[in-house]
Amino acid sequence: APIEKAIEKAYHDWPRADTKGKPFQYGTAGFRMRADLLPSVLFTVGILASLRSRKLNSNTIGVMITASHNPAEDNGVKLVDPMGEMLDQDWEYWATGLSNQSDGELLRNSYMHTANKFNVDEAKEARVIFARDTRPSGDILVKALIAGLEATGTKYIDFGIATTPQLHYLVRATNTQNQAQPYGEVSIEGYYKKMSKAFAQAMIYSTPRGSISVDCANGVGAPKLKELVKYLPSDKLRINVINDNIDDPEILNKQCGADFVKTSQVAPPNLNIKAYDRWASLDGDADRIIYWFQSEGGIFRMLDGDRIATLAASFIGELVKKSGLEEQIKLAVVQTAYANGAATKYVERVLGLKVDFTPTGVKHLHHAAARYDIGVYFEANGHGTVLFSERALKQISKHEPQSPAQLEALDTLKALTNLINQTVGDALSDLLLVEVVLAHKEWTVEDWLGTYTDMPNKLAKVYVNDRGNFRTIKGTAERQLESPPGMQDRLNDIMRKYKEGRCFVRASGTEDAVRVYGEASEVYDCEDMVGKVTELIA
Ligand code: NG1
Ligand code: ZN
Repeated sequence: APIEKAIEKAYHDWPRADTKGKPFQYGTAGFRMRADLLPSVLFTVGILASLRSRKLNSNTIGVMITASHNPAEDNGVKLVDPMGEMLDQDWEYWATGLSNQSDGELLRNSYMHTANKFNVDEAKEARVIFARDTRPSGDILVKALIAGLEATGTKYIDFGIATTPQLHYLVRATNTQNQAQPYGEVSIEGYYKKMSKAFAQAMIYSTPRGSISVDCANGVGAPKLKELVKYLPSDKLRINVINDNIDDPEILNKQCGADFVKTSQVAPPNLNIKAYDRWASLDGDADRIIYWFQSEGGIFRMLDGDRIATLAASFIGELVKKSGLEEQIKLAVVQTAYANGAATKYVERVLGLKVDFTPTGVKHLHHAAARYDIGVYFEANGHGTVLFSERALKQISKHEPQSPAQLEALDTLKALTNLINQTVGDALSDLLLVEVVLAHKEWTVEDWLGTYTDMPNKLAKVYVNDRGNFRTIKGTAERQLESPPGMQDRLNDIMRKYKEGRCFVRASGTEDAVRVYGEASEVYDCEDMVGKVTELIA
């Protein structure tokens, strides 16, 4: 039992931090908190990754060290499964268990317990790859992770600084190298090569739309987008990389980036913004993107995840039709209850596509989207992608075009299957996707915004004694409360008073608060309704 012994011994170098009785928990966003509390967690994540790899016949597991849009002093860690998906939900419990052991012997027992539970064969090789964002705390966290990997005799590769979606790409590429169709070359360069080739192909039959400015939140998206630009055809798109200072850790995500613009609904300060110029903001690990622009008089207009989903669905739907594949390939859009009602209506009535709803959280959306031939999913906050099923990919590759027009559409569709990151929402891939669609439709940002008018809406946060009291009914995509008892009836009474009023309440999965979302056809009604509901639950 050399592994158990090595774990117990290494624990002394990476003892559990004192969190004042608060347990660590692998949640929606993995482990995420103040960076100084995290080293022991990274050590145990290394141990868990080794178990997961051995359990999955030595497939390579990914570890990404990032706290995304959180402030600079935070950090976090997430595990990536072999095809580039998020860690299997059943394993979150075991990741949590390992992270909370407060001495070497307990950790050793927890390790053995987990290994037994999953019948892990220690004789098998364990393989892990990892990367981190630009946060300075990444250095020490990498050391802690490596200690866990070495104690368990795991083979590992450090990919240095990368975006979260790049690490997901690398995991899938690694595990498909021996297959007929590897996902791509196992290198960050391979990621740029695949994406830029697909982008050039997707742009062949289109009219370039000039330049876009990208606010990179002073995070990892900045150096990585600059790299990507070197591979892109410069006559097709010019990209200005803005907020690219990664040397001053304090300004990461500060008054800039996707989360800032989405939450505060204003442009980042101190930028040189011309009316109607196209802008986009990435978050701190480049898995989210929000488009925006300013109209005359500096009025801020946002094109969020709902808008990207509708744009992508409309274009891909058209391509499927124009290729002559309409009968064979069905498209659906997956949303959460936070999607604006106008976006849902637009997809159903104007695009004529099915809309499916899931609870909040990318893993739910991703799983639902994977059930369709082509599944488009985005959270309103700008995280999302488009999934092509094996079946759809086969149909697309074997289809014989019947006319030059069908050939064009089919070529563009094929290019999109390579341009769009199939593992996870990817801001760089989504950026190029949007640019392709705008170029094909010959649309300005105003044309795009003009496709439908958002319902007035409001998102409020309420601090309650125990958010655990707020539970939603399964199958309602969190739109209906089952507890506290009687609360849903009272909500219904309030909603009924407003024209097209819709309101729902759920406990946040990432913050100690309850969220209230409401929409109504008038701004005043919406404010009033959300105010009344907030009073009711506070
Ligand atoms: P919670 O805190 O569970 O509402 C938030 C976002 C989600 C998702 C996760 C993970 C809203 C309303 N909720 O979840 O969309 O992105 O964080 O980052 O924006
Ligand atoms: Zn992110």
